[in-house]
Amino acid sequence: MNGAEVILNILKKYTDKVFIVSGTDYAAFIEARYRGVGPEFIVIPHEITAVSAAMGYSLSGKLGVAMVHTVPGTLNSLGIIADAFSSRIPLIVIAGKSPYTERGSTASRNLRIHWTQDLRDQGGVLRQYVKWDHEIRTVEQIADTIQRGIQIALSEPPGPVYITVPREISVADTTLTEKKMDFTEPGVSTSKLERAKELLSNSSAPLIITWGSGRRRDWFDSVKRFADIHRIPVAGYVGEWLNYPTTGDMALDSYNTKDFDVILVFENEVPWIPKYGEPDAKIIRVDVDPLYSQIPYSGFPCDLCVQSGISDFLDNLNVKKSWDWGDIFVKQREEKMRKLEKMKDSKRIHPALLSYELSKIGWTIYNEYPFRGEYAILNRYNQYYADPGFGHLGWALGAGLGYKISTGENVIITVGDGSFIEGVPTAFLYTAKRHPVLVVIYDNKSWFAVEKAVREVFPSTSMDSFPGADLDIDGLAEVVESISGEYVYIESPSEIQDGLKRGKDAVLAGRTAIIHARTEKV
Ligand SMILES: Cc1ncc(C[n+]2csc(CCOP(=O)(O)OP(=O)(O)O)c2C)c(N)n1
Repeated sequence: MNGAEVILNILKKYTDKVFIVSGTDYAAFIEARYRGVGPEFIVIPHEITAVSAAMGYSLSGKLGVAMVHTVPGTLNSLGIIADAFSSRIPLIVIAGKSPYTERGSTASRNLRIHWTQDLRDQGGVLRQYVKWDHEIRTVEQIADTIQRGIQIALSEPPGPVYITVPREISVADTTLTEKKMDFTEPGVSTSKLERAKELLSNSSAPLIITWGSGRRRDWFDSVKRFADIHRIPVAGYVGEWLNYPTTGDMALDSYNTKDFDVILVFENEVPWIPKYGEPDAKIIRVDVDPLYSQIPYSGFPCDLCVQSGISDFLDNLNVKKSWDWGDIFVKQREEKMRKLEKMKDSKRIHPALLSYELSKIGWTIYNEYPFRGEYAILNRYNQYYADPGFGHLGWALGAGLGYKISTGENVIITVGDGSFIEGVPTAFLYTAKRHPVLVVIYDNKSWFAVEKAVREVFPSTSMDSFPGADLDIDGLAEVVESISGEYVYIESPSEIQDGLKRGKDAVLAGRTAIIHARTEKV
């Protein structure tokens, strides 16, 4: 067995697919795969989209693996790897390393790039964005390295690992030795639980602020149970994940942190923006890594800082109280329904109305930016994923595709006109031909986030155009139709339902559909 076969055989135990953008470094892998060794290779011909697909694979609960070409492939993947790192999404990223030798082996250097792509410290290119990296130096290290990489990637907090494989290693003879391993997770101490119980028992107005506690099913269930039994409002209920059902009794939209005396912060690196006001409450922070030491400057306080999984903490927290909030949740819901009704009469499509109508389809949603979760109907664990903390655009098209390939479930990918292009649509469409998904572009003809930043920094500006932030994707129809996808353009609220139906029917008939919605800039 050669080195490539050992690697593929180990990966096969953890996943059934690998997303690959290969190069001259992959000769032994391609030859082994040709003989049926290892997981299936899925080609997505750009690293942004391919590594995003691996991320979507991990988000579905399987292990996402991407294989990229030496340093160029690594550089193209870097932003998405950083997204996965900031969002605690496991990934195995394998990259070739230029052959070491100039002569003596069929794997020795034979192209100019084998010198020019060699780097003094290849892992250094992305070391700030991975949990661990290693270059395999001898054939004896292959099996241990791949298995240890998987162990590190999947242990809490999960994240990407990066393993480089020189061509000589991939062709050398070796054997597969299995490593016994378990995955690690921090746990809560009795004394921390007692302190949390005391703080909550003395509270007259507690609040949960989360962002990522829907990352795991056990956490999602624990938060729902705890919030519902004790009637504690949940802010950030649609954050990066769906953390609590949008139709749940305790889902809270707008609030002032000053109205609460105990705040439970669950898996949330930025629980509030200090310049807009800070709470006076006691802060209980529960997180598998509550200190976020990879963030250089961060001033958020915690009276009680608990390094633990959310279920471990909540399921052992013995609080006897529940709180009464009158009719604020009913009023909040009625107000949203009133606003949605009004949006139906406006000239252009409001993003909130489009989100509400889209969510009625009931499919899983991958959202890069425009979807308004607080107006949507989302109730299932893992029904929604949005905006990795790091904020490198371009992940949603690939990630939605990866989730679809992994689960076979129907997926809706919502993007802005800007994030659509950042996701490398041609690479996406290449693979989406065989794995149909529904894409909805909220086209506001702008990088509106950038425009808003200009207004924030210059509050009294009278600028009526924003050079460097204007965008125009007219002409998209031809691109979509060239891959025999369904293209639907809608621009008024009355066209939403028919447009969504056309898109949904096309996907159910096996064709990727792109709904291009001209939306209001709000
Ligand atoms: C790779 C990358 N490039 C640039 C940015 C900066 N950026 C953040 S939001 C944004 C605009 C996105 O445009 P669009 O998807 O149309 O959403 P909109 O802001 O219009 O709501 C840009 C360019 C980024 N986050 N990532």
